[in-house]
Amino acid sequence: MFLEAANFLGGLVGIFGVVLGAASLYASNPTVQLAGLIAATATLILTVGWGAYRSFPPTLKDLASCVGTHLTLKELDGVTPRPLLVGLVGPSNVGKSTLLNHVVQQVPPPRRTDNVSVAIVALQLSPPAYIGIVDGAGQKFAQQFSITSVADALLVLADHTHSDQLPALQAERLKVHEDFSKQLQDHIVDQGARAVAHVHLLLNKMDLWQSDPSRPQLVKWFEDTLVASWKNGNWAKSVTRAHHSNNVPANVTDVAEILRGLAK
Ligand SMILES: Nc1nc2c(ncn2[C@@H]2O[C@H](COP(=O)(O)OP(=O)(O)O)[C@@H](O)[C@H]2O)c(=O)[nH]1
Ligand SMILES: [Mg+2]
Repeated sequence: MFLEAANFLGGLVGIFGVVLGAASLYASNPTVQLAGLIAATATLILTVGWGAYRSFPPTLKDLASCVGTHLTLKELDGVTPRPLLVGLVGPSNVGKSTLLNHVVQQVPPPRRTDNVSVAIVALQLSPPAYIGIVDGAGQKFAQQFSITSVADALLVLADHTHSDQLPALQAERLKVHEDFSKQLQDHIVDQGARAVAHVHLLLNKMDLWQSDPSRPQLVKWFEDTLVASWKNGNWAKSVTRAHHSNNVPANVTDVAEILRGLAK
């Protein structure tokens, strides 16, 4: 790098120096000769300085030192190692915020921006692992979908009901999840079929539905309809799933461990 930059400019300086030198020879006035010498020397110093400056790689920020901050995608280029970028998606009330609050040590306050930004967080594990949570610019579906264009992994949350108390499945709610996943998948195709590296599907609120008579129907729907829709396309390079409750610490740890595994 230094040699390349220096060689090119050195060549120019060489030519410039020859011209200056030749000009000085013809100049009988010693002031003009001195000026020529100074100009040639200054050019040489500037050239060598420029080459040295260009040869230094830009300083990279350590990922761990960015925990608790939001970075733009451009800023992320200056961070090493590059974090796994995770998108947390699903319709309203499915438990995204609750999961995020449990799975990371501290959720940075939201950043007000029109662009996609990334919150650098530490997973609740020891030793901690660091990932980037991709923030769509809000809660709307379209904004959540924009996440898919940058995320390496998607956590797709589903549940049996909009409620946080009722144990029985609601058919309309399952339809909401089907539509949500369908739109997300369409969006991935619209982006030119850039598959997301990993999709992890969570059937949340297990504490509510696990003892309900509708459980077998719910579990079958999750497997045959929702999980199948992700597996039967080129949306994701790999697909995993789990039954999950944000109220069960072991389930939350499992999610953190999956993310740690993907981050390696
Ligand atoms: N029973 C139960 N409630 C949950 C669970 N996860 C989230 N909730 C509740 O569901 C509601 C919506 O959760 P929230 O995280 O705000 O959903 P978001 O809109 O997807 O961010 C809140 O009242 C949560 O306490 C769960 O696993 N079990
Ligand atoms: Mg929320």
